[in-house]
Amino acid sequence: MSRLIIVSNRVPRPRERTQPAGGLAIALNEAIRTRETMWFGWSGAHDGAAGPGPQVVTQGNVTFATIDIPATAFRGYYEGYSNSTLWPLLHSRVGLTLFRREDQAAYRAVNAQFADALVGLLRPDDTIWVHDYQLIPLGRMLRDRGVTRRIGFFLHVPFPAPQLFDCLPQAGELLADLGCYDVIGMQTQTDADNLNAMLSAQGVAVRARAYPIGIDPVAFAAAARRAAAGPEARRLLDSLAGRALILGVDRLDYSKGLPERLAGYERLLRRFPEHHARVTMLQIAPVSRGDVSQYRTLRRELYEMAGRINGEHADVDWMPLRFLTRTVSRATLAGYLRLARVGLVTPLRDGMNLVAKEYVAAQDPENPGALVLSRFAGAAQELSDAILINPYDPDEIAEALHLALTMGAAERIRGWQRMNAAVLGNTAADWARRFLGDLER
Ligand code: GDG
Repeated sequence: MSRLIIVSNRVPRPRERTQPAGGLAIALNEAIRTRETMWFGWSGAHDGAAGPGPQVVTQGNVTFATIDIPATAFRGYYEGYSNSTLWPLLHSRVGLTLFRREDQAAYRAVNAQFADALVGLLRPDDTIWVHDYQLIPLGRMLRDRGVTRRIGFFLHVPFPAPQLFDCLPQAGELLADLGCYDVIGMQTQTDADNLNAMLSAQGVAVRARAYPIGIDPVAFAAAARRAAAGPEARRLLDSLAGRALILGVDRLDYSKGLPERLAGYERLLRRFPEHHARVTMLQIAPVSRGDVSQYRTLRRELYEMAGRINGEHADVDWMPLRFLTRTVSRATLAGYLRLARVGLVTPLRDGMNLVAKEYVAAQDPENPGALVLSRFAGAAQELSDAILINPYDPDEIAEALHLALTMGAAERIRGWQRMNAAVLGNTAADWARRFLGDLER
C-alpha cells in the first residue's frame, strides 16, 4: 500500500498524537493507524525559530511534518481569508463575509508555502489527501510543482447555494483550483449538488461526491459509560438535584446558532412554566478564533444573554442556565452527554456536526435521552429520527424542548435505536475507507 499524506491546516499537537482529541484526528485515526502516513501542516508557531524547513518527527508509523508561518501572512491567511471570508460564506453568511484582496493574497502565499515545503517530502507513489477550506488551492500548487500522484480534497464545512458563492470575487479561481483534484468529497449530497452546479457552469470536469463523516461510536459509547460512573459526572449529577439536564456543546462560533438556542431556552421557560426549577441547561462553548472580531462580539452577546436569562428566571436555589467557555476533557464530555436528558444541537448551518452523533452514541440504551437537532446540520440527513427544528425560530426550539422533556421512555428508546443504528452504520473509519477507496481506485 502506498504512503498516505494527510494535509490539514493544523496537525495534532505532540500530546494529542497518542490520544487524538480533535474531530479530524479522531476521524482519521484508523486510516493512519493501519498504514504508513505522513501528516503535514502548520506547527502552531510563527517565529520560524526551527529554521525555514519542515520539522519532521516520526512516531510509530506516522510522521508529523510541520512548518512555521510568519505572523503577518498567517493573519491574512487564517484570521482573514479562511475565517473571515470563506468560513462565513461557506456557511451562507454573506453579511458577515469580509472581502479583502490582501487576505486573498496571503491565503495563496501560505498555500504556496505549504506546497513548497511539502513537495520536498513527497515520494513518487504517495497518495495525498488535503483537508478543508484553508487549503483549496493546494492541489493546483502541487500540480504546478510537478506532483502527478492522486490528490483528494475533503471539505468539512457546507457549500452554499451557487448564487451565494458567486458573491466571492475569486469564486472562479477557487473552482478552477478544485478542478485540479482527482476526488472532491463533501459532507452531504446537497453540498455536492451546490458545488457541482458551479463546477459545471465553470467548465470544470471533476465532480464532488458526498462522504458524510462519522465518529468512532463504539469507543465513544464505552468512554461515556465509564465516565458517567466517574467523579466529574457525579459532581454534575449531584449539583442537578434531580433536575433534567439539557446539554449543548459547541465551539463558540456564530454558525452554531448559540444566541438562537438561548432564546429558544428562554422561550421554554416563559411558555412552559411547568419546567421551572425542574430543568437545567448546561452550555459548554469553548472559545474559538478569539482573534477574529465577529467571535468576540458573539461572546459578549452570549454573556449578556446568559446573565439576563438567569437574572430574570433564576430562584435562590435554582439557576436555569450554566454557560461555560472553557473546554472539558473528551472523556468528561462523553459522561456529561450520557447524563443529559436532552441533547440540544441548533446550528444555523453545519457541515455535519459530530456532537449530534456523539450524543446518540453516549446514551444509555435502557433510558436514552432525546436529541433536538437543527435541520440545517449535515447530521440531520442521517439522524432524521431526532426532533428536527428550524433553529431560526425560538418557539420551535421551545416546543421541541418541551416535547423532549415530556417524551415517554418507549418513544425515546424507539427513536434512539434508529439513530444509533445510523451512527453505527457510518463510522469515521467507514468515511475514510470510502474516500480513500475512491481516491486510490
Ligand atoms: C467541523 C465542521 C464537521 C467541543 N467542545 C469540546 C470538545 N468538542 C468536540 C466535540 C466534537 C468536536 O469538538 C466538534 O465537532 P463538530 O462537528 O461538532 O464541529 P466543528 O468543530 O465546527 O467541525 C463540522 C466537522 O468539522 C468534522 O468534519 O462535522 O460540521 O464545522 O467532537 O465533541 N471536545 C472536548 N472539550 C470540549 O469542550 N474535549
